[in-house]
Amino acid sequence: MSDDKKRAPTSETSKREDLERHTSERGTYLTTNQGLRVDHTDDSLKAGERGPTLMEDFHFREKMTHFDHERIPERVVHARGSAAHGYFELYEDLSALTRARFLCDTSMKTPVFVRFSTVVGFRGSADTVRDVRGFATKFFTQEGNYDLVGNNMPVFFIQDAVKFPDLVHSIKPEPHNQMPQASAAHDNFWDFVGLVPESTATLMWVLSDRAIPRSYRMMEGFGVHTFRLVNEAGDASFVKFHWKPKLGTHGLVWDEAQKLAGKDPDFHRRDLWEAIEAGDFPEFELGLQVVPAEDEHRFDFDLLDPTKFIPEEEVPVRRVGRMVLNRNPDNFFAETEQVAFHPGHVVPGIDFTNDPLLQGRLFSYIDTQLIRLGGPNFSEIPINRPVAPVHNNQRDGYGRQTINRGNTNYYPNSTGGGCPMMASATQGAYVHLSERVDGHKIKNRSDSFRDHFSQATLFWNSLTDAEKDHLVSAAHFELGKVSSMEVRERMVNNFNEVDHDFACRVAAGIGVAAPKTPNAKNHGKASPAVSMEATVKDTITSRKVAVLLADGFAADQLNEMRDALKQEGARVTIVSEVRGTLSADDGSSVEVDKPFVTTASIMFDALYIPGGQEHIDTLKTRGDALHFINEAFKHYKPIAATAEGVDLLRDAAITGIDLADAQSSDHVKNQHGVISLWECSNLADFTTQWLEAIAQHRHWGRDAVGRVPA
Ligand code: HDE
Repeated sequence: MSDDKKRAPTSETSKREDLERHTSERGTYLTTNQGLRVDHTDDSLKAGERGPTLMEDFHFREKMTHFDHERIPERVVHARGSAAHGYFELYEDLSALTRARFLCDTSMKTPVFVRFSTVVGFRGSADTVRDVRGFATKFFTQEGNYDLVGNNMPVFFIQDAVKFPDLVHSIKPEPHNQMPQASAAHDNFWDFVGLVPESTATLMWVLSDRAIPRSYRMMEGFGVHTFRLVNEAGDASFVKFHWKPKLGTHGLVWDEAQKLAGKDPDFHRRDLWEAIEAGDFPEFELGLQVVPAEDEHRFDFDLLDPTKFIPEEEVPVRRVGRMVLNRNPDNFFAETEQVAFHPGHVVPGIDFTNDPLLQGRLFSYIDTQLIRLGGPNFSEIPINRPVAPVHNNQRDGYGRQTINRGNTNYYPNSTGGGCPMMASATQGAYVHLSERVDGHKIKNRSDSFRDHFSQATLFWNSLTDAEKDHLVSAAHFELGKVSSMEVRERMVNNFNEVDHDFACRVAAGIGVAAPKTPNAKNHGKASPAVSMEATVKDTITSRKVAVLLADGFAADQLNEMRDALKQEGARVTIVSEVRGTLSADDGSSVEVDKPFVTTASIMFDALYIPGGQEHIDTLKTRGDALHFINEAFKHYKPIAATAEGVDLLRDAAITGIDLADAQSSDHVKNQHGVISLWECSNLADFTTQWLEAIAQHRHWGRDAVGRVPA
């Protein structure tokens, strides 16, 4: 096939077809790696039945040697991750801004592979820890791979890559005892960030609910750095990349996140996998904040400073396309573990800026793959191979796959007819933006990078009261684990630069005296788009609803509610004492999906309890059922109950909520996401309010939760 044909527009399946060539089915006969059929793999070859194993047993040696070498180093950061295949399609031709073909052709579907990750924890650590999340996307474009290696927060802790090893050393488990795992809540981290005030704005994001996402499907993604888009004429503009989840941006509650880390450490991995298997394909819209070149200095911060973001109110996010993740990997190691991202994998039309963090990343990612994937041929591993053809004079090295024909492996050459030859920009070559750079060699920070607190204040001002409460509690937890008084005091002092009230509230929970006066005046500015509360809340697609049941439940109530939930795309799970079948009040039956012992309210978004006297009488005697309700209530989840089901809520510790009773008849009671109805001849109004409550996700107004033991 000619090169030009291979550079034809990609289709949704182009990468899949490429991978297909490398996939293998189970096969009928067991063989060695040499293809030899094996007759026995349960006993090694021995000298006599009770004798020693013989070196001659090549099958044993091959099998054991391979096993002994199965592990590769985990990623030094972002070790724990989960990935999915999908495609990207464009809403509008962006050729006025960029010559990247996948951003110009709306008829094309570009294959993608996305890996979500936590940053700090080891490969086997829990998903629901407080941490930044990685959001790395590999676009297999016709012009080569483009990697958008982002995070779920738009800012970063440090301004220069040279400090990255210090940052990561400080946050990883302490070197003498390897504790704590996957947590920033220890002296080293808070010592470091207290001494590096440029980290303060990012700390605000990390202390917020953004750091405990409900799902990888429900978090935003950000390219963080300012990049450049360059069009055919060579005109460049600045750009910030965003991913906007179609399901909105939702978080967990800290108590819930901690419990999940024990009960289901794979919570996010499982959620992503199951959603895709069920056909609830995660979708994200690609957003651009474009800043014309001439506006480079229009902001009160430097566009090159990665500790700053551009508020959406100042530069709106233009949604230019959508990404759909519709296929789970076939093999975790081959794909999710071996995928190698690099911010330097760009295509014509996308360029860098002089952001000193980005510049350092351009070195680090290739370097780390050399040790992690064992040499320079990692781009030949199937998941990393571009769908665009590869021709160059690079040869050899560990694990080389390509069999390069011919005698020419240098350029210029005449023996190879001059090939592979150079292309011009019009022939699709990458040409770096010609930017004039002129300066003294200095190790110094630009003055335009010196403001470390304004955006931390902006973030604080943008949160709702509930979000502020969560942030303060998070600071109490994190700094509460710090033994050094000096470190805690220093952090409170830094927070006093952000907002005096905030600093005092933090101080009050960690045994530090409240600062007497503000270090700086709060500028009062806010960016409402920063608040997670401000994001999409109009869908319940794929939300998980638990229904508590015992024998004798009201079949009509369950059926109507289950149909309504399914209609809206929610997933309903029947939870009961044990697995098996339950009988309803009308003689029909239902299968139990999960017994209490394998599940918990923390694994669901919402809870429903139908009526039926016998079933409620049984559940009232079950601590598991009462705990389920209390915990769902404590975690601000929507709870619905009909008829006698409401009595079960009364028996649980739900207080301060107006619940339905015989007097309220067919009037729906709806307070802080607890919805109840006594007389059930018509569930229409109840259902509408219940679906709306689920869409809201959490109901923070419940003052009584503090009294609920969990
Ligand atoms: Fe990374 N980062 N990073 N990072 N990063 C890695 O590369 C690094 C930064 C991000 O799912 C490593 O292949 C430096 C910002 C993601 O495979 C390593 C600096 C952002 C992933 C590395 C940063 C990221 C990584 C470890 C500061 C958001 C996981 C393994 C200069 C824009 C990719 C690897 C995946 C992984 C270096 C800062 C995102 C060591 C030096 C800022 C999503 O190369």
